[in-house]
Parts: sequence; structure tokens; C-alpha cells
Amino acid sequence: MTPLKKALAETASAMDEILDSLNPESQDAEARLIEAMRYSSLDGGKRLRPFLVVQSAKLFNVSERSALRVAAAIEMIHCYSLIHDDLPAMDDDDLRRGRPSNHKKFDEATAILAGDALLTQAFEILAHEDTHDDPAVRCQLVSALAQAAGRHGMVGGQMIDLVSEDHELSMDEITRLQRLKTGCLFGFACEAGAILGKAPLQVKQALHNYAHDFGLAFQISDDLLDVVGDEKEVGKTLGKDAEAGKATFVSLMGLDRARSQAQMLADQACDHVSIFKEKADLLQDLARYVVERSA
Ligand code: GRG
Repeated sequence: MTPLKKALAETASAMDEILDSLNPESQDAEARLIEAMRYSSLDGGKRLRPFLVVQSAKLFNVSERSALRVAAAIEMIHCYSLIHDDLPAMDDDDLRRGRPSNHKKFDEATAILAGDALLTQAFEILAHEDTHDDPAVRCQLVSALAQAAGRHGMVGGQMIDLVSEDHELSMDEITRLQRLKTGCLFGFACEAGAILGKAPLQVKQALHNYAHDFGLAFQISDDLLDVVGDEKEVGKTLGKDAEAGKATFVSLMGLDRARSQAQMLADQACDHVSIFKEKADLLQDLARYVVERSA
């Protein structure tokens, strides 16, 4: 097993443990809500965002407990976005992470509530004193995640995606859409370690630049998988963008240019974190992995 695969597996197992402990099974009247939250947050996904939080925190010798709590918070936001994105009013998808999507397993109302509850719980976790003993750091985390997840970030990007279904986007428009929809959350994941470690601005900027190029490389490879991926391996319905006539990086650039662009962005991402020397080895491995992955 490569060091990256081993570290990803360790983060995934730490995530299952902490997410399970934050939302234990319940016998209360709202048990169905907890079950739906657990269904979409436990035992699934690549846990890329938590991995980025853990690795960026390691650069600044942040305690594992702090890093894992922030990692759990961002994964909750990610899981909420997947639940809501699969709803009939959005992407109307029956399959997620190789299993029925949340509203298929439960029902639409439960899926909406499970997403809402994961979203709000993320901020509850960041604001809790167990996350960091300095209230100013907790406040910065709350503010940064709110910006990355809300109207200036993921939700704003999703809105642009929805309203642009009727007209073909240019490369600049797609880049902005994807930067908001998926890039901002990766940005928060990479900068979280610097916030927890009270790192200087120049160092934060290096992580910001890494996240920018990593996020675009990830999105181009996501678009490539949508065209050439294996549905069983990827675990979600593929080919939906082409079916809907949506412009993507691949439809605009073609397969070959998209592949070389993703590779170039991954290389740039690696360069941005070379200032951390061998401490950034796994961040560099991850950037290379996202453009080579098959799932
Ligand atoms: C509905 C508020 C709201 C936002 C939706 C991010 C997003 C916006 C929707 C997710 C749907 C989607 C397929 C986005 C494209 C890229 C992406 C985020 C893919 C899934 O991320 P991975 O590959 O998933 O990290 P896993 O399952 O590994 O965690």
C-alpha cells in the first residue's frame, strides 16, 4: 500500500469513529433523522476534505483532536451538499457512493432535514471549546467555513449551475462556477490547518494557492470521470452533464486537453507547497492522485 493510500485509509477510519461519536444511534422520537444523518455521513466517500484538513494541520503541529473535529465539520457540510444535490428539485439522482441516495433510502422530507441538521451541526462543532482553546481561532473557523459553504461559495456556485442549464457557459464562467461550487470548500480544508496553527499570512497564501489548483484539477478529473469513468467504481450516475447538454471542462477542451490541463494544475499545486519540504509529501501525492483516480 502506498503511503498516500495508507494515510487516506487512516483518515477515513478516524472520520467514521468521530462522526459516529458525534451522532450516536438514538432511540428518541427524532431517531429517523439521526439514522438519515448517519446513513449519508458514515462509511463512505474518499474523505478528501478531511484528509486535507488533517494534512494541513500536521504542517503546523496542531493537535490531532482539533484537526479531526474540523475535519468532521467540513465532511458534514460536504455530506449535506450531496444529500441536497441528489434531491428531485436539484440533480434528481438515485445513486450516491454506490448506494441509494438519501431521499431514496428515506424520503424527501427526511433527506432535507438530514442535510439541514448536518449543515448546522458543523458550525456547532467548530464553535465548541473542544475544537480549540482560543475563541478567536474558533470564530475564524466559523467565519471561514460559512464563507466557503454559503452564498459566496458552494451554495452560490450551485445556484449558478442551476440557472446556467439553459445557456452554454464560457471557460471563464465554468471556472468561476466550479471554484465556488467545489473549490471554496477545498480552500477551507487546506487553510483550516493554518488557522488552527495561527500560521503567518505568507504560509496561508501557499495553502490557498495549492487549494485553488488542486480544486480545479479535481473538478476536471471529475468531468473526465463523468465521460470515461465506470459507474460501479465511481458510485454515482455518470454521463448526466452530457445528457443535459451542460458545458463542462471536457466538453469545452476535449479529453486530451482536459487531461493535460488537470496534470498541469496538479504539478502547480505541488509547487505551491514545496516550501513545506517533506512535510507536504502527502499533499503532493494527493494532488497527483486526484488526476489519476478512477473513482
Ligand atoms: C445542494 C447546497 C448544495 C450544494 C451542492 C458540491 C455540490 C453543491 C454538490 C455536489 C454534487 C457534485 C457531484 C459535485 C461535483 C463535484 C463533487 C463535489 C463531487 C463529489 O465529491 P467527492 O468525489 O465525493 O469528494 P466523495 O463521495 O468521495 O466524498
